[in-house]
Amino acid sequence: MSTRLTNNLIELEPDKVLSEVEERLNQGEDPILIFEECKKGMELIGERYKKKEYFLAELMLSGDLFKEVMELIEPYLGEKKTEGEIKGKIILATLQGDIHDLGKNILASLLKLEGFKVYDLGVDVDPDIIVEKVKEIQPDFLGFSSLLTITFDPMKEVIDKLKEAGLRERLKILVGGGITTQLVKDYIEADFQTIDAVEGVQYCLEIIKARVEIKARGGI
Ligand code: B12
Repeated sequence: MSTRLTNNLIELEPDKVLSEVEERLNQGEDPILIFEECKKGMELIGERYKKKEYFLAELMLSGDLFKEVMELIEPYLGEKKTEGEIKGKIILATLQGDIHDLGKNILASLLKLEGFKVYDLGVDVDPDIIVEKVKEIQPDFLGFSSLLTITFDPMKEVIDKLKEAGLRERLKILVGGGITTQLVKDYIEADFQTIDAVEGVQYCLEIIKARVEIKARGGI
């Protein structure tokens, strides 16, 4: 997928990017499709950084621009569900050493739209804080957002500590973020991995649905 919007984002042309996003949203286009084109642009900016064609300054500019795009897109994503309809609780965090948060914030917005109560612990979070929060909140899900390889071990540490504390079993653990793969999921022993926030939300909805069905049949 390479579109004018993707290319303008890669070339860091804020005026062109924002005016096209606004125009297409006004015309009623699916905001998720517009988002996907921008996400592709961010991946390609990452490629340029890797090849040393772009530097930290460009990463920072792209981060700011993407944030502005999301501010335009968010109001078009849908109506938030009301408090009474909470489907489940989820803790989100980006681990120690990693301050990337754009993807995590998108996931948080989509989860809220679907009626989940989201406890976003933010970025650069210490593993022990996450374990404490799981004890306190007793969520249905724990989601790690990971954009740096240095977070793999801290994520594993959280899961190991949750096992030791007897908190792992009922909890479903998701891991996402551009650099994650099934291998990362297996390494840290999470339950689900994706690089697509919509898939993450779908997974949470399916788990909740299955639990409701089991309960209705008289299970635990
Ligand atoms: C923008 C950006 C930045 C911005 C971040 C701004 C911000 N507020 O987040 C800034 C400038 C701060 C930055 C800094 C750095 N960055 Co940077 N950055 C990027 C870039 C270009 C885009 C990331 C992004 O936001 N993408 C858009 C979002 C929407 O995509 P996403 O995060 O993947 O999220 C989607 C899904 O994955 C999913 N998702 C995300 N989280 C979760 C969680 C769950 C549970 C689920 C279900 C789903 C889910 O939902 C989203 C929507 O679908 C990437 C390139 C790339 N390929 O990703 C490099 C990249 C991540 N950065 C990189 C590096 C090296 C750095 C720096 C170390 C550079 C430096 N020399 O200082 C620093 C590190 C700072 C730190 N300590 O964290 C490397 C990481 C390499 C590695 N393997 O570890 C990358 C891959 C670039 C590269 N190719 O080398 N960066």
